[in-house]
Amino acid sequence: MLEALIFDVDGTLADTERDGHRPAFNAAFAEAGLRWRWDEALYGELLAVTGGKERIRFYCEHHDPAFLGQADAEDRIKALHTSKTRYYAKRLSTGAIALRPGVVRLLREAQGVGLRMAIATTTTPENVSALLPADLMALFEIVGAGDAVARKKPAPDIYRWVLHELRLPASACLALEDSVNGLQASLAAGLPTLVTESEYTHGHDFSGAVAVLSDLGEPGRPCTAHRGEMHGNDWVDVTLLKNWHRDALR
Ligand code: XBP
Ligand code: MG
Repeated sequence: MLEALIFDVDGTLADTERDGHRPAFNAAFAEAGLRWRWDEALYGELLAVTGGKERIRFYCEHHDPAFLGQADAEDRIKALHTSKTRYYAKRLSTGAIALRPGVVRLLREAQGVGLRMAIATTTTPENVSALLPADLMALFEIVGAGDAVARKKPAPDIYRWVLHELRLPASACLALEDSVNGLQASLAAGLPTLVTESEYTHGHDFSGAVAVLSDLGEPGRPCTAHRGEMHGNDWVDVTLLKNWHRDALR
């Protein structure tokens, strides 16, 4: 039986990468006097690595290896990431990024039927609270975020951590993801997973997902199913999630 939904954040609850995280990284670099600038195309490549600190390190390896040669390189990366997190929160407080179609509707419906809800993300806990209004934040019983685990997605660790906190087996849960790294993490933790593609992940190989959709859809605003059976629905509701969950465990 489906008892809990576990949501990824970036790309799944909101399209935060291009106009949220990316400009925040750039603002932090500029503030630190660095000439690094991540344009939209480069950022798409850097998204292969999850986690902001890990992404900065990966960028340095390929574009500015001398930076990593400094004795205090790790401290500087940490400081850049703290500054980036501040810029990101400031940006979100202006309402710059909206939640994706169907997200609030599905969260409320899940709440109404007593499904438990949790978050499994590589971003920081601060960034989750910056994105979600307090009344929605309160719907999530467990927030697995950032450095709660040593290995970020595609490792399954954050999902395993959340399952442990929920005291539930993977078979009682469904994950919602938007990226290949996220899907690999959730599948490796044994979770049936629904994918809603996001700005940077459209057309990626989502083999193993219960369905791959454009978004969750809304009444009067149907979603597109790239893969999977919509069972006659135009948008995702809890009944459809239960159908996918049951089919995945057969
Ligand atoms: C999200 C990420 C994060 C954000 C930046 O991946 O990869 O690194 O881009 O967040 P997912 P931080 O949606 O799979 O969790 O800078 O806070 O790490
Ligand atoms: Mg994501």
